[in-house]
Amino acid sequence: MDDCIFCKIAAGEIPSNRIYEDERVLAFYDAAPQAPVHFLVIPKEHIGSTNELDNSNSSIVSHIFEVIVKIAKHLDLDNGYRIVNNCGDDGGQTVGHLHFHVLAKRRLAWPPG
Ligand code: D5M
Repeated sequence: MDDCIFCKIAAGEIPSNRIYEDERVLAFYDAAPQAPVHFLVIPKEHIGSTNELDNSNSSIVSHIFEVIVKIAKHLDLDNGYRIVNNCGDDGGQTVGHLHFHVLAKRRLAWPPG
């Protein structure tokens, strides 16, 4: 997608603080961190939101979760972490490219606001 900021990050056209990359996904630190550790994991392929997942592309989600586990071990997130996916306006999604937030290194409240 030409005007998608996360597609541009995936393509290296916009800089990011990268943690992990493979042929299908990219993980990078969030520019507006909400916890001492806050990174995003995105598919390199443009998928607008969770609502655009179907049988043809949903395997990326299990791959993303496997990558999160790998990164959590690498970053020593032994005390736990939270994975967040915001979908649509009411879900609080501001960037229209599927992404999973991972927040860690502070005690997180529940329920979220
Ligand atoms: O979350 C979108 C998230 O994306 C939000 O936490 C800020 C982050 N963001 C936006 N632009 C950038 C860049 N350029 N680098 C790193 N992080 C970025 P949402 O769930 O859509 O509200």
